[in-house]
Order: sequence, then structure tokens, then C-alpha cells
Amino acid sequence: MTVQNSESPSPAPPDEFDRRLRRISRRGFAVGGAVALAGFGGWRWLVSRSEDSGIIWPLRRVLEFNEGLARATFRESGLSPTFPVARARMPRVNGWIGIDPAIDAAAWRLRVVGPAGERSFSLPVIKALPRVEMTTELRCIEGWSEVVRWAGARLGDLAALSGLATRSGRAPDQRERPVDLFGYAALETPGAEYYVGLDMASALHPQTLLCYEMGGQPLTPAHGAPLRLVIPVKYGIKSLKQIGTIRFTDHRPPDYWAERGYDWYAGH
Ligand SMILES: Nc1nc2c(c(=O)[nH]1)N[C@H]1C(S)=C(S)[C@@H](COP(=O)(O)O)O[C@H]1N2
Ligand SMILES: [Mo]
Repeated sequence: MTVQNSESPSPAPPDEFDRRLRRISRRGFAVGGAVALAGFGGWRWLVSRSEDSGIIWPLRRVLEFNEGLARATFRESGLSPTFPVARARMPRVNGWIGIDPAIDAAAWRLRVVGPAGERSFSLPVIKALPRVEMTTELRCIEGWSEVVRWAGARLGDLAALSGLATRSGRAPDQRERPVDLFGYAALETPGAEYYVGLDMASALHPQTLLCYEMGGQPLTPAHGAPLRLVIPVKYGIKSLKQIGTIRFTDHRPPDYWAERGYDWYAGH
């Protein structure tokens, strides 16, 4: 997995110089992120937040989430296998449930809902989150699989930015504050015709992406534009295309294919 704009876990405890460098690069990301968000109307909201250790708090939460992730994936255990980019193909279009092929990406918003309230995010704001590229296998329960090159933002980073995935509103940290997390994430298409439920650990997995590119190209509506999920630790049924809403909840969400006899968890 190629991870850009984010720190990778380092095996040795960092010395003071290293620590300073990390602090600087964090600020660099925070400023870059703020500038990118500002261009898309998020600036007023951002600057109205109080600052926490010099960094505007919504961005600090994303950084906190990445720190938690670096600790949790220290040994890189539990990662889905990745492949050389040259192995990647475009998969067939599989499943049109809930998809509007004529969706207006500029008017589209991702709705994020939690017990504390809701917020919506435009595509440029999601693209301003740290970009993650990975080449993983899409496995369909129908028996076929394809190696696919993806790019997007981590669902965990969006969860952190929204402040809606935890009781406290802080960044999710599965190791340090597990009881702070809600139990599940529920995703659905804009008209709610297709819907999937995820346990929170899988939703926050570092390879679970809100994907806006496949095969090095912008996502097409058939593959779920403007934004789809890709969750390589699960079968393809969970990789919901054309996301409308993400809801964080303590109640196990309904799931389209689980209601039709497939395993709710759908891990492989
Ligand atoms: N909205 C929506 N998302 C969906 C589906 C669907 O029917 N509707 N099918 C799922 C299934 S079964 C698979 S295997 C993958 C296929 O993704 P692809 O069309 O990009 O190959 O999308 C998943 N996401
Ligand atoms: Mo599938």
C-alpha cells in the first residue's frame, strides 16, 4: 500500500530531531489541508473553531486519528494483501442497485450522521484529506476477483474530521479509547436502495477507503461516482458504490445482502 501525506510507523523510538521533523510535517499538512479546505467554502467553519495546540481542531483530529492508526498497525498485521500496480485491471461493473448514472457530482454531498448530529461534505473537502493509493483484490461472492488500483481518503480520516464517530467528538482511537467509539458504521446510496453495515473496527481499518479513483482514472458512475467505498478486508458486496450517507451508530445496521441470506460480516 502506498500511503502519501501520512507518517508510517517507525520501528525505533524517534530521537528529538525526528520528533521536531514530525511536528513540522504535521503542521505542514494542517496548513495545506486548511488551505485546500478554505478554497471550497470550509474556511469559515474551520476558523470559527477554537485552536488546540496551535492547530485548528478538525485537522488536529485527523492527525490524532493517524497517530492512533500508526500505533495500531505497528506490525502491519491484519492488512489485506497488496499487489504490484502492473497486475491491476478494471473490474467488470457489477451491481447497479441504488445507482443514478446521471448523478450531479458538483451538487452531491456526503451526509455524515451520528447521535450528536450531522454534517455534509463536498467532494473537494474529501479530496483534501490525506490521499491513499493501494492495489488490492476486489472479491465478489459470485466467485470472481480482480486486482484493482484504488485512490481515495480513509474512512477513518473522514470519521475523525466529522467528529461524529465517537461519544466525545474526538478522533477515533481504537487502542486508547475503545469505549469512546460507536459500534458500527452504516452506509447507503442517496436513495437508500442499497445499504451496508460495517463493524467499527473494519470501518476504521487503514485500507478502508472512500474511493474517488479506480485504475488511475476518476470514478465513473457505473463504478460508484462521485464516491464509493472500498473495503478489501470484506467481500465486494460491502464496497458500496455511490455513497449518499454514512451513519455512526450503536445499533447493528441493516445490510442489503445480509437480508438476502449472505453473512452480515462478509469478511474473507
Ligand atoms: N450501490 C451499489 N453498490 C454496490 C453494488 C450494487 O449493486 N449497488 N454491488 C456490490 C458488489 S456485489 C460488488 S462485487 C462491487 C462491484 O464493484 P464494481 O462494479 O466496481 O466492479 O460493488 C458492490 N457495490
Ligand atoms: Mo459482488
